[in-house]
Amino acid sequence: MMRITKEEAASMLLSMDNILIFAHENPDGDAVGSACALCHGLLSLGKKAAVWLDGIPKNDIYLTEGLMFDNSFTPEHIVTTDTADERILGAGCGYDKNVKVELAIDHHFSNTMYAAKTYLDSDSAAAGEVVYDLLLEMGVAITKEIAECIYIAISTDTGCFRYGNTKARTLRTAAAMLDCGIDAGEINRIQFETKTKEYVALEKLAMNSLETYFDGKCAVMMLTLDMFKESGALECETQALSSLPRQIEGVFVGITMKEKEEGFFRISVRTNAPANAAEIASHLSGGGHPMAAGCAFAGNKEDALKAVLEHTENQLRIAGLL
Ligand SMILES: [Mn+2]
Repeated sequence: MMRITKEEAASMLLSMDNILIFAHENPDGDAVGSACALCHGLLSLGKKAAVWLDGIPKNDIYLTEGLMFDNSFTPEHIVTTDTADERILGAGCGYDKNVKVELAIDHHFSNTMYAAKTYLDSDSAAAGEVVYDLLLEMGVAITKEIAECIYIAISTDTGCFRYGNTKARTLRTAAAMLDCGIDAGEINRIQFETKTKEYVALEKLAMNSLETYFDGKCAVMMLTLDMFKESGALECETQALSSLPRQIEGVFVGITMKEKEEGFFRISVRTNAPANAAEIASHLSGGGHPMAAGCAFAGNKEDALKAVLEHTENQLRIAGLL
């Protein structure tokens, strides 16, 4: 419930042992990278620490090697990274979900302050950047392993340094990671230039589903259970799809609707300024960043689409685009 400073967060972590780290469900590179970087840092200080992440993308699994919680200690402290809301903590958490989060380390402006203490730096492009600052504050030596985690975290949330959240500081942090000896070209190839065959099959189907609304200012992509079945793609592979609708010329609001189960949709909202993604998502009990946000909808496809289009139309009007 309380926001704390970097110094306070660092001394809190330094006083802890037996720490279990969670991040949000369907973890992306920032969730995995920030959680694993923190875990490596705590281990390097001689503490017992582990991560618990559910549904890790194939390209990021290697980062968690030797870090996944295996019941070899009894967690005494729960810390989260990159998690704006406790409701999006991984559903498959192998630990008691009722346990209280003691410290949240985050960069989401929309963080609900669910943790006892929160160290939030919404100027940071990625939670990995916030963790990096904390590790330095804690006196952790940044190894090549840690640097790889931080680099993947930051490059994921900045679209490989293409989005507007890429500040000079972001690039300086990334440069410092290169100074630690990581092979950024190879990491980028694996993270951003490699697609599974199943993913490509899903992308084809998804592209066919694209529809535009409001004079081409909104584009909606639909990912149905049938498409997942037909393509064989895994849900954790689909994060890159969310950026496609917004890439269409003239589109300010790009929506990706993912059918998680019969009658339940996960909705990603990506916007170009002045449209605000977080505002659209907040009307559907979600949240996120001004240009990238998400929410969920229980109901059929038609109702989900209707709801999201209604709030998109409002946002386009508020932003003076309609
Ligand atoms: Mn993030």
